[in-house]
Amino acid sequence: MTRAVTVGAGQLGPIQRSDTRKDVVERLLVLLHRAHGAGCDLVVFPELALTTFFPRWWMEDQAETDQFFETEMPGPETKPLFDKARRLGIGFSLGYAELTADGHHYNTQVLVDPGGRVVGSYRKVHLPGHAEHEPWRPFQHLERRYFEAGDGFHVWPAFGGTVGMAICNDRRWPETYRVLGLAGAELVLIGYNTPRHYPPDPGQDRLGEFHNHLVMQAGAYQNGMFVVGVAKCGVEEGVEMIGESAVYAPSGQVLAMCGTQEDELAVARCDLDWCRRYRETVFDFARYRQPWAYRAITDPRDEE
Ligand code: CDT
Repeated sequence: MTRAVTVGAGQLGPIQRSDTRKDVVERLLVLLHRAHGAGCDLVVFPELALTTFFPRWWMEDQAETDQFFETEMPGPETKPLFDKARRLGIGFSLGYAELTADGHHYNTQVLVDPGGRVVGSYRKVHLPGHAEHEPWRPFQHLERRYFEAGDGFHVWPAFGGTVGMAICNDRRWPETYRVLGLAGAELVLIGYNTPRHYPPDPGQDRLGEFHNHLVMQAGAYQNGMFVVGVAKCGVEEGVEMIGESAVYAPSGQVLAMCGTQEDELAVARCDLDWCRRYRETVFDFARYRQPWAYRAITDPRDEE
């Protein structure tokens, strides 16, 4: 019997600061309906999918920053998404800024099953950018100011397989996929907001989409897993972000990809048993991995 999951990459075009949560949730509902019509079991939405990418601004007033955060999931504005998903019998994964009851701030992604229940939630580990105001930049990338790092990578039994999550910059690090792979992940869901312009080295700007596919194709292949990468893209508050949301197979092949920088759905049928063809052969971890030779990876950093 095959274990097939039909997955939709629910890409979002830009969200401006003036767009309300209600405006955004209506767009997510349209994508959810489209995904249901396309036979999806699961639709994956981007990182920080409910607001504009606010770490591009230096803010000193904590109350102003906290307006971009959710204190509950679902909350009053996101509940319609959970209700509609349950009625349609479709699961989803959604990135948002999380403010906990005891005052911690995380860049979080939640996984919801077709019954509208939260399966699990993941807090971003690799926080890119900087923590101080850097006025020389045309826009800021202040994730290191606004978020704390999560507690590591996790997997959950869901959708007939083993599912993991990662967020944006996590996708550039091979350790992300390997830790998830060692935990048995067969399907890894990743939302992203990636500005085209990289102020510390503008020479990388023309390679944005190339690097995006490079890391997720390699992660999928080297760990024998499906990877779903989903963008919020287009010109948001004057800053262009890359698109090309895609579904990658354990072979590293691209199974489906978005072609616009707008709200769009790319759909692929993922037969999770395909993972075994890599994990029981060339990437049989138990047989071929040589952890003794990798110790430098887990040794503390010099500054620690
Ligand atoms: N959101 C996020 O993690 N974006 C980064 C931008 C480059 S680092 C400043 C990324 O890795 O795509």
